[in-house]
Amino acid sequence: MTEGTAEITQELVDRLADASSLAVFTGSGISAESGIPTYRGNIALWAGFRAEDLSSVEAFERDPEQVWQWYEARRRQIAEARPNPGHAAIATLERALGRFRLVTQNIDGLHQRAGSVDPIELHGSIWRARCTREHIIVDLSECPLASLPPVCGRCGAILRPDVVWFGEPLPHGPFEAAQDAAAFCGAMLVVGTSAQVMPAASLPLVAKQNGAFVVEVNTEPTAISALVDATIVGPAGGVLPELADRVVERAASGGAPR
Ligand code: BV8
Repeated sequence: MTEGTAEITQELVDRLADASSLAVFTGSGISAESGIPTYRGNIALWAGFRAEDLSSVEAFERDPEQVWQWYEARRRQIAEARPNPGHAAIATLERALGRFRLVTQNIDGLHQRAGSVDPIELHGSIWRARCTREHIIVDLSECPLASLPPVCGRCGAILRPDVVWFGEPLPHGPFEAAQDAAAFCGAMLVVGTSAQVMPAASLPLVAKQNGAFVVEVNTEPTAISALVDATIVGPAGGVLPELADRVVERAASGGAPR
């Protein structure tokens, strides 16, 4: 663990570039510079409610329309937002490095809009919904929605967001794939997460326990800063472009940078 901020040293670049595979694990902080509030930001205070108050089965069963109003407000905000240089830098790493996996806690789809292909979405997507009767998953990219709550086109039942709510298990396939990515990567880059929500937040520890070199990028130290090999304190959109460029250059040269 480094005290304060670590610099983007050549050694750090080499460790990331030379790793057998690179896993990237992101949280809401990577979307902050796109104007999307983090969970600890004002999103938690939407209409006086905290995220945990509305991201639950109980809240949805109690008042589905209120929960959908919250999600629709977020959808409209995300639809207006654009991926930032942090998202783009991760897509650059994915294209340049053969063995790469992106795992995100985010439901905003900004990684895909930045060019990342098939990220593991541990907590689902705000752009999909699930029928509460048939449990089929449907695309819900239409925004704004004509009416709330949206209903299933096949059976007329209310749809729910295809996201993981507090108290719900993570989808088995994605979580298993994420655990494999963490357990078998040679290096992990952890970006923009307070690492407080389990079981997703266990992934950096899984990587570390399996011998990976783990670097964190965050605007402040977090619950895992004592665990990782280096914490670069700074905004993802400011730190990741330089880091990605230098890692790509090292990987392309296969040795010391030109
Ligand atoms: C489960 C989708 C078990 C929905 C999300 C009591 C009751 C019930 C459950 C629990 C409980 N106590 C503990 C739990 C477990 C709970 C949990 O961990 N709670 C926490 C609050 C203690 N977990 C669960 O409930 C999980 N399920 O445990 O199921 C089970 C098992 C089997 C069978 C049945 C049940 C499910 C958790 C998933 C919840 N869904 N999202 C939606 O979004 O509407 S969680 C949501 O919050 C995110 O997805 C993310 O995971 C989490 C927030 O984390 P972050 O992304 O880190 O965001 P945060 O704001 O915290 O931090 C932002 C960071 O960015 C900060 O560090 C900041 O410094 C940094 N930053 C800011 N700007 C920048 C930046 N960094 C870089 N650049 C910048 N510019």
